[in-house]
Amino acid sequence: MRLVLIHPNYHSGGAEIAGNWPPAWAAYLAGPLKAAGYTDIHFIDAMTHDIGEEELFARIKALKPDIVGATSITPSIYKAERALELAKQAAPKAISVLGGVHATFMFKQVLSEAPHIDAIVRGEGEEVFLDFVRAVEDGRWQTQRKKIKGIAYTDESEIVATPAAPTVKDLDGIVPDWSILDWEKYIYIPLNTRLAIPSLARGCPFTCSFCSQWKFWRDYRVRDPQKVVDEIEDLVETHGVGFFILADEEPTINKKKFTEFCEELIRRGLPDRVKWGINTRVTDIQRDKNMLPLWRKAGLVHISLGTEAAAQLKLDRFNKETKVEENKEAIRLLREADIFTEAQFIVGLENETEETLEETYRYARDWNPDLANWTMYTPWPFTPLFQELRDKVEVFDFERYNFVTPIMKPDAMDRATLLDRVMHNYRRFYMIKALFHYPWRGRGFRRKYLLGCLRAFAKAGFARTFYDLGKVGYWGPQSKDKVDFHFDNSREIADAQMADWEAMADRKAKAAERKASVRAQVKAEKARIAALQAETRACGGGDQQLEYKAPAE
Ligand code: B12
Ligand code: SF4
Repeated sequence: MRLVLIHPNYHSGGAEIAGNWPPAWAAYLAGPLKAAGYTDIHFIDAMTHDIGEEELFARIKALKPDIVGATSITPSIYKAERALELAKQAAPKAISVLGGVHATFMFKQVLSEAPHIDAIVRGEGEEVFLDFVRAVEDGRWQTQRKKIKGIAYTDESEIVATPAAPTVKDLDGIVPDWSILDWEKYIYIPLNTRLAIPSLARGCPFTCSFCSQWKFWRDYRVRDPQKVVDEIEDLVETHGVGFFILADEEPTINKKKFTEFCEELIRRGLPDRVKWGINTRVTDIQRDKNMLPLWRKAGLVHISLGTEAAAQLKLDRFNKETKVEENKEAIRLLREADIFTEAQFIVGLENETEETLEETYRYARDWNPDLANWTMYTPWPFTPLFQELRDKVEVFDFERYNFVTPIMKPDAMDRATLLDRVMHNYRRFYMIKALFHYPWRGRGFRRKYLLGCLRAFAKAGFARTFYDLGKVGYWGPQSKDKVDFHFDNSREIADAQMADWEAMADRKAKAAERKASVRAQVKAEKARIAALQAETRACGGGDQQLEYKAPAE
């Protein structure tokens, strides 16, 4: 049984500016497959190696696979669909399968627009994909696919989704196979060293309205920190990794495990050989302020904070469960602990104005993180905020759903102005950093790291890949009128997907109706009891009878 896994060749000018990142999904899927005896696995990282269609076709044809799998996030979906279309042409007998967050939630859309895809694996892939591969090998795929939990496929013309598979309960049972990657090119530019993306935990206990991740992983599970450190030690020793980020949504929520993880890294002397970064919430920084020196000692040098907004109303709308003041405090605490801070602002909702954008700049200056990002609000179609804003979403070209393209048009300005104002913030913020901050901030590692970040920005700025500025034709405020985001307006929501949303909206409306009716009943009941009590009081004379008085001894 030969498997070929493909990371589609999609690029967008955001996080990629820091370097080439190794696709963790391929390592996490390959580990359990190999452990189960499926060792003939080939991985093509078309993104990192910028592999064009012709070469991809030729490589698949030469490999003669039985199964071809690709990954998908929302913006890479068309490239993923196309990769599997080429696979079908190059190896017509191979079964094609798609996984990842976009395919998981949008399987109806995907199977409608890409009927050449044989199956979609929904949610975490390790266990479901293994079941799937076994079914293909045993010849059960066509006849018994209904029995495989967590997949979707088209049967005749009907899209079928089998019941969801449970989440992977024994995360420690999954040992990723990092050797499947060709390590040469995975370099983190700020430190000019090899880079990896292991994970300590999956899931997030919060439910921010713009985010899809809590929904994707469902429950929160954490690995044995010792095993994660084993994995990191191996990444350092076998693959020369000098920097990693934890793929986790919120690695610090389980304080005990995170502390154990830090202590184990220190005990093994790893912080001298590998530095690392995380994304996390400001509330955890405040809760764990006494632990920050330990985190830093363990090699944690970079924290990206989901500060998200400079206005409380917006934080509340995002269901972020944080306060604006907490952002400033978290950044101060991290600065004092010598950990680099990156503040994220989500901008570009329908009520964004030039003033609110200016406000985010003022907050960025006031909070003074080392790095600041202005992320364009991207309405992932499977999030609660999308459902709320659905009528205002005009663009369904998912290739542009990438945090750097303004998908929503704010009521008070056009998209090009939004991009221009965001660039204005970047220019001012980083100009001050480059002149007055980075070169003079400390010595040794801190200075090296900050100048490395500046180098990454400069490289992307020079190549005009930052925010896809080259692609959209933005050359500064004077070019605003000529900016073209190249939206493909022919992209539409498939009928099957739309029907799903309508049913969901209907279910929600009905649930809201039920809630309102229960609330009305409770209110009526309370009023009835109150009336009864009032009557009792009237008969008994005053309200003394309602109070219990202990008899005198
Ligand atoms: C590391 C990372 C990156 C790396 C990319 C690493 C890489 N080459 O894969 C970098 C920094 C370059 C990056 C860039 C971007 N990223 Co990013 N990234 C992440 C992050 C933090 C971790 C991803 C990861 O490795 N997870 C761990 C692996 C094991 O999980 P997984 O990929 O989901 O795979 C599992 C399942 O999905 C499934 N599966 C996945 N693929 C397949 C395939 C098959 C065949 C099967 C069977 C199963 C399967 O099985 C896997 C194991 O369970 C996630 C957030 C997160 N915590 O997941 C965001 C995330 C994936 N990124 C996101 C985005 C939007 C982007 C950018 C567009 C942003 C930008 N403009 O810079 C770019 C796009 C880059 C590109 N060209 O693809 C979004 C996607 C949202 C969405 N709805 O699509 C996420 C979820 C972040 C978020 N806040 O919403 N990213
Ligand atoms: S934005 Fe962060 S904290 Fe909020 S739900 Fe998503 S992963 Fe969790």
